[in-house]
Amino acid sequence: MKTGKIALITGATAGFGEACAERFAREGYQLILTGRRSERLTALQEKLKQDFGTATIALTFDVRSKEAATTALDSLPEAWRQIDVLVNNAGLALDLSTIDEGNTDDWDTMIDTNVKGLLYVSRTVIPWMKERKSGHIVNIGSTAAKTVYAKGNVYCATKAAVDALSQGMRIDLLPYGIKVTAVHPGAADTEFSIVRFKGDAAKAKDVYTGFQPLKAEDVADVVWYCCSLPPHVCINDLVVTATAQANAYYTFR
Ligand code: NDP
Ligand code: 8X3
Repeated sequence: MKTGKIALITGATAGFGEACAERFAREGYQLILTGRRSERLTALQEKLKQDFGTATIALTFDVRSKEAATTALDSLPEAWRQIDVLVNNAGLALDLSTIDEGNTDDWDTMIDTNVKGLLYVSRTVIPWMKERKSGHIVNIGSTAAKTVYAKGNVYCATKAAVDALSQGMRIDLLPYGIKVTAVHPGAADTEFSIVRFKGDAAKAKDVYTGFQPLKAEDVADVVWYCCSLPPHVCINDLVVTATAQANAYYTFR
């Protein structure tokens, strides 16, 4: 059933973003899908059209570029700017290293993507929500926002920033009835660790051995749940982990 509602999901080419796209499509949303890999966005558009008859717009841009993000979003037709849900999901970790040995290019990439990218997208979309006095922003944080682990320094800091920005957005947007939810997942088997370990599949696989990690669909279910509550109810901050994980540090294997 079509709802006439629109969700914008960043990082829809893989993992949580792709799973959220499928979940929201199943719930009758129209979707704005973003990411850098345009061929994946096109394939997802086709799949969602076939499976659910979903109307979609794909925007290919790098969230690190303020200009690219703004230009792409401003290209949306007026009717598509009526965004009901923004899922700020695009993000990544690069490597694990002590603070004295960290690669400063990796630091830039994580900070520019996870923090500045989220800000650029939000800065464009929020005024559209504000005008309509309605909307819901879901920021994907991490258990890494809540518990710092060894060699996670900069990635953990970017997710702590997402946590703080979610709190700040919530306060600033109270007068406009815009909900802000931070969803903080624990270890989930997506492309996240392949990206973190720069294509080293064996190292990535090790992260998820000995316990059952979250699946992308589990996180999409939680994001959908947060977005399916009545207008007067907002989940502000939600941590979701595999049952075998207590926080970013303790996992029972
Ligand atoms: P994936 O690697 O599977 O997906 C990451 C998505 O982010 C891709 O669609 C990718 O698209 C997009 N992305 C990355 N960099 C950019 C960029 N510069 N510009 C635009 N899009 C970008 O990882 P997950 O789905 O696991 O991660 C999604 C979010 O969840 C991230 O913010 C991550 O930090 C967070 N997270 C992940 C956890 C996990 O264990 N998997 C746990 C907790 C939080 P493309 O490459 O096409 O641009
Ligand atoms: C992703 C989960 O534990 O690798 O945010 O930081 S973790």
